Amino acid sequence: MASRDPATDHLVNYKKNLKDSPGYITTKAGAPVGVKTALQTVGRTGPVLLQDVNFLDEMSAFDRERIPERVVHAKGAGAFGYFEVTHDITKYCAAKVFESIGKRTPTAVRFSTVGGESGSADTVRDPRGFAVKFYTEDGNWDLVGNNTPIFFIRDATLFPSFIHTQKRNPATHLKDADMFWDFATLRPESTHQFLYLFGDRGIPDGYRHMNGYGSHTFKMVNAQGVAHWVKFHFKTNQGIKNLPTDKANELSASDPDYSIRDLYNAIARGECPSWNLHIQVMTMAQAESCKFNPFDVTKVWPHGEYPLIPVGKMVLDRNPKNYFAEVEQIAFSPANMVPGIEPSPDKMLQGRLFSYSDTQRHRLGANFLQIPVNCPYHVTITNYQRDGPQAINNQQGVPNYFPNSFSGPQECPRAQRLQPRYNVSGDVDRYDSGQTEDNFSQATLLYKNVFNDEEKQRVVNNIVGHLKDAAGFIQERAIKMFMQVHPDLGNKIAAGLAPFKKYHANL
Ligand code: HDE
Repeated sequence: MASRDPATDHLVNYKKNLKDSPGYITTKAGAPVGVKTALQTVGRTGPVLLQDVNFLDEMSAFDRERIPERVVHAKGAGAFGYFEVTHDITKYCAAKVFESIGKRTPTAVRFSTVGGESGSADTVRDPRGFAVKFYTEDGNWDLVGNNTPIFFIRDATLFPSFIHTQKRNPATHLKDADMFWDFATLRPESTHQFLYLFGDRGIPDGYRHMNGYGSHTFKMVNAQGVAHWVKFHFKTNQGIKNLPTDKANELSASDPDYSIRDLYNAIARGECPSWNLHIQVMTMAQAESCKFNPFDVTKVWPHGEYPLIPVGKMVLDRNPKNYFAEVEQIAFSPANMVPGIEPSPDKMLQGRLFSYSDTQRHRLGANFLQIPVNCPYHVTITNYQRDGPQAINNQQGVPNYFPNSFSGPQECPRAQRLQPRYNVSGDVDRYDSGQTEDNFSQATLLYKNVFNDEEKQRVVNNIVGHLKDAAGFIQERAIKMFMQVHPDLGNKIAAGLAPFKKYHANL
């Protein structure tokens, strides 16, 4: 018989490795179950008794098995490991996770696709989520990034609309090329990320062969209270590998769980994937005089001016023992920061600070941080919050109000020092950046200077392959948009679309 991979052999290995007897089946309340294969009935042909509490116990659990899937990033794979500091960055950051060379912090990671449902195929053209949880001595720090250094939009209020265009048409329940390209071409700040998405890196070969990026600008504060702006980059040590479009399409049918399987098997075989963490640093003064807005997530910081500084290495060496408990229920949030790491004024990051814990309270319940995989297990939680559904750690008899005279937990001076005062001013307004910011120059550099001729052609083919299904007037607007990146790109897309022009939909 052909040898099988560790994922396929999970049950065989489970049985082989079992040391104790399997034990008896129990109800949720712990009572042993005598007969598992038959209802309790009056006579051989029924009816069923309401007193069949074993059945009620089983069926009521089954009826509640599904929780809401993530509204984005619904399909994913998780793994666990550690982060080790290899280079000293304490001159930038006083966070405990970076305290000393050689220091290890346990991590949990979830990789994901973005637009599809939890049963969708892994090998679609889509960004990949790259979310990392560091269980630090100062609580959990989450770096909830993607495999792309940039994003499609720069204002959080557009996010629900943007996501709707990637999901299903509310009438037809089908993906809709008009929705997708209509929005994309009305919001030209998305051009840079669309070039990336329709390029080779738009379909990574599994989750091990891609980089991860914090994407936003963050603030680091050192022990003296001095702040710098930073970006985070995880560089894969497996090498970048992408899937050609036709191979990816084929895998969508033959192995829709390709990326989950690949990650699980690699770790089970001991081929533990790793990434080196780097930062880019910008001083406050550099940010003041920067040619572009350093808090605009549709832009990269040029590496020539802001070189990568090595920080450490992340290794994934443990598969989840139970997918639902440890991966479906894991909850990441950019708002999970620790002393020494703060947000920047990036409007997308600011919007995200609200959204994640909000959706998690809906998806997992009010006390989702008490689920073991989300617990900041290096810290004892001491605060003035109590009760709520499934309150497991309810802090016993500790005072539940502050200030108090009865030795309740106190404010932390170190956390205070690491949040130095800063100044902001400006006129309150709603500033729509769609037409007022530079939307094209970095997309032009990517197309002209980074893509070689074959890559350029593949970007054209991939865009045409998708845009061909949009209405004619939207195709025209897209051609104009890509013209602004480079006439060569606009012309090639126009030529590619010629056979598919659909002028019937001129509004
Ligand atoms: Fe997310 N995003 N996002 N996102 N995101 C979620 O949180 C959101 C954005 C990212 O494996 C949700 O718990 C808003 C950028 C990852 O569990 C939700 C905005 C980047 C994951 C949410 C963004 C990301 C999510 C859905 C714009 C890369 C999966 C379920 C302001 C830097 C995490 C959840 C996991 C998940 C909101 C934009 C990455 C709804 C409002 C930019 C990797 O809260």
